[in-house]
Amino acid sequence: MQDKINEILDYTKAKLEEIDSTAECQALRVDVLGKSGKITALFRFMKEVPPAEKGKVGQMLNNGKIEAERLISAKETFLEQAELEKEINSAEKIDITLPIKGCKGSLHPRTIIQKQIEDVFVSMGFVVEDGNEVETEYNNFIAVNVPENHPARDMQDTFWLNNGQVLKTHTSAAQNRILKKYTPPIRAVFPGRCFRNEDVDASHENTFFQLEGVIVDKDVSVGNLIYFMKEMLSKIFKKEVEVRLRPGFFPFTEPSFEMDVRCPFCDGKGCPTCKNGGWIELCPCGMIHPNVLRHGGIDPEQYSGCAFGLGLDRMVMLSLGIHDIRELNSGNLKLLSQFKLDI
Ligand code: FA5
Repeated sequence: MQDKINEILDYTKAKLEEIDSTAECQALRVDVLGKSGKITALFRFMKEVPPAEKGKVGQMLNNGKIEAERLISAKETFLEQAELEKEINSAEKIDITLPIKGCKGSLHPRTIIQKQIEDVFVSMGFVVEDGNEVETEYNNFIAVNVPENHPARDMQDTFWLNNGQVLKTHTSAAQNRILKKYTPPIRAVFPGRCFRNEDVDASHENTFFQLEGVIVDKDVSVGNLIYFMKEMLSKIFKKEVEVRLRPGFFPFTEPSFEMDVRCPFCDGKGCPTCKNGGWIELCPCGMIHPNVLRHGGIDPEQYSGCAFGLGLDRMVMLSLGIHDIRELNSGNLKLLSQFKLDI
């Protein structure tokens, strides 16, 4: 029996010498160890082996089977590795510098509008600044004239962190850093993600975007504010727009206003977008409070400034006719991909 087993093992070794693919290894495994394989066939002789010899012969056969499997597996592993290396080195080589074929991404509608607004402001001499999402209590509140225990803190339901910092409730939190960074004249816009612990509905999210702007110079007036906003809106809506101011209240501006735009969709005649009122409430704004300038190291006797805090999501919804703010954060590609800008 041992001779027969050795013959099969020699046969296996000889075949393995010639083999150069894992598929051939698998075929050899079937040939030697499969249901009708050469070693399996030897097991059929077991019934003719005298009972006293059965243990010894059985052991021989099992050892032969294990050895055949070991020989085939070793070659198979070697060939698998060689095949993988071949794939990596030749056919599957990826050149990441090549242009993407047949696969195009697109920017999120919010990013598209944000970039358009930024471009308009840049063309009018503004710099684009960034802000933090986690802010100090000082930047978010105190530096913009909202001291501790001020009732105005209740206007923004704040996410406080254990370390006393906050998730920025408004882009105004970046004002102080920007006022300190530049010396007047200053023209800056700064978009950013804001967070408030609010109930979510079609027009409110707990995570939303604003785009803020500040202008600081000698003799800045409300006229400057109206001019820049009108310019920006006319470019975005691609038509001359009219704006109006209503009185508002913010601790960081004095006087404060709410800016409305005459509905660009019906020219003020009344439509579903303006709820037939002819005007759309657009953004809070005002003349920067002297305390905010002081916190920023700017002398309010010499300089004045104005600021606005545009709800960016609201602007996106208006520009693109999206009616529910939740769509913007939904990842709903059916909707979002309608506003494609190829990259
Ligand atoms: C502010 O956040 C002020 N910091 C804006 C400002 C800046 C005023 C500079 C004066 C000078 P307000 O809380 O109203 O203001 O928010 C501004 C805009 O952000 C709103 O008009 C609205 O469009 C948007 N906004 C506010 N809360 C939410 C929310 N939960 N979901 C979506 N948009 C929101």
